[in-house]
Amino acid sequence: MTMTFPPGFLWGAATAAYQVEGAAAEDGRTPSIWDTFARTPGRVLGGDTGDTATDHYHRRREDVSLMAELGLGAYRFSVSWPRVQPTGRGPASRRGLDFYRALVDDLLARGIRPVLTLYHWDLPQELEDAGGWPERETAHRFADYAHLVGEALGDRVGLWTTLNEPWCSAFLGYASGVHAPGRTDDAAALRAAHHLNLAHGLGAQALRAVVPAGARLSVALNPGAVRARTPSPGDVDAQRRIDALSTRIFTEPMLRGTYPADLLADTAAITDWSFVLDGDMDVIKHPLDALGINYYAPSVVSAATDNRPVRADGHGGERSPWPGAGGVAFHRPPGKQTAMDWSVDPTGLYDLLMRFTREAPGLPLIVTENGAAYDDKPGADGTVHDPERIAYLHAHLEAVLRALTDGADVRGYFLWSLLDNFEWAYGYSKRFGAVYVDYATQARTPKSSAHWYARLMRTGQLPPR
Ligand code: IFM
Repeated sequence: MTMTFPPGFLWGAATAAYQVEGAAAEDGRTPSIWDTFARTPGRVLGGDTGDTATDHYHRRREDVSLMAELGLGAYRFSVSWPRVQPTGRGPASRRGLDFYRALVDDLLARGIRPVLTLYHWDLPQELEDAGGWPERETAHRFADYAHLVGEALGDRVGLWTTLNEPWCSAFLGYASGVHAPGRTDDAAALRAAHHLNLAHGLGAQALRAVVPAGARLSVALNPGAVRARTPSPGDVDAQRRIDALSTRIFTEPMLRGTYPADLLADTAAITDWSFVLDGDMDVIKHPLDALGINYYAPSVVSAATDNRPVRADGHGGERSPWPGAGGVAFHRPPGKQTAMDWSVDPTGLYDLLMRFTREAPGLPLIVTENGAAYDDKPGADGTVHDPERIAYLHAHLEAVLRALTDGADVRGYFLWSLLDNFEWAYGYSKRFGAVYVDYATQARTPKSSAHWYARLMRTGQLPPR
């Protein structure tokens, strides 16, 4: 197997607005659902919030210089909706858009391609107060927001992503409630999933109308690499149910314009899906130029007699994020785990790349997120050694090469994350960055993985292990 990535392969790193920007109340930005959630006692570990985060809003130039020094070919970032359209409606905030204009200009000046995600979980609080994603209106508001950002940056951004991981928005946000807005209503979560799909389609239409013809549109999903614990019919059926709720609920509408029949049957006691209106599926099936795949770890499931909201990592809280899945148990796979308690298993990434090569022939794939959290600490000399992260990245990039060899059209890879940052309900306790952030001083120190990744980006050559 070749250890060399194809010429033109896009190398990058990713972040998201609420996780890195800070400046939560500056220049007209209003609260998003994550500001509200993080300020609610007990929701985020240690009471952490994104108020300051990694202060990227003020350290933009320094961070872009760091990216250039590392040799990033592309930077995947998200736009904060409440920063550019503070009420979620109406005209754009000039000051909000100016930040992203400056960021994109700085990136282009250093030869780094901007890859822009419109929605990475920070819904303006006003839209949640009006009902949030369970309301159809939110999808229309998203299309207006997409239009505003497309109009402002369409001339300079070549690759656009509508939504990041809509599964998390719908099911962690509205079913288990471990993410903002913290609601626990299964019917609302299924409505949210449909309205996120609709927002994707309407947003793609709105972008297409304003960005140049050459701009590429994508979505970043976190499809499940779900395995049955045993080949028994019960475990295989558990796998099918979780696959429907984690993956096919988004990919079937987006790629084929239908909801899977088994999903509708599994959830029939919760909803009749009458919120799906005539014409919605055609909108959702808007042509894509690339499919973004975010991958961290596989899940192992079995049939269970109760509906335990087990982690390991079915991402449960007090309640399960799997409406209609019935009794499914999640199991910790054997082998190494990261600091998230997620298993290290690159075969899940290979399987997903091959699955979408089969299911979406001709659609280019991009690994839009992949990475691992470890308990990194600076040594006495101030350097940060993270050999476990290098091993994780190496193994997953080997899986990408294997998929390329086997015919997958993988166009790029984005390490999650450029910087240590606010890891949602875990606050700052989990470090995913290739660059260490000292939150007391905001000093950035590239970890050994950053140097390793820089060499890889420069040579396109995966070194032997
Ligand atoms: O930090 C998140 C990111 O925001 C979305 N994908 C998974 C990452 C790690 O949990």
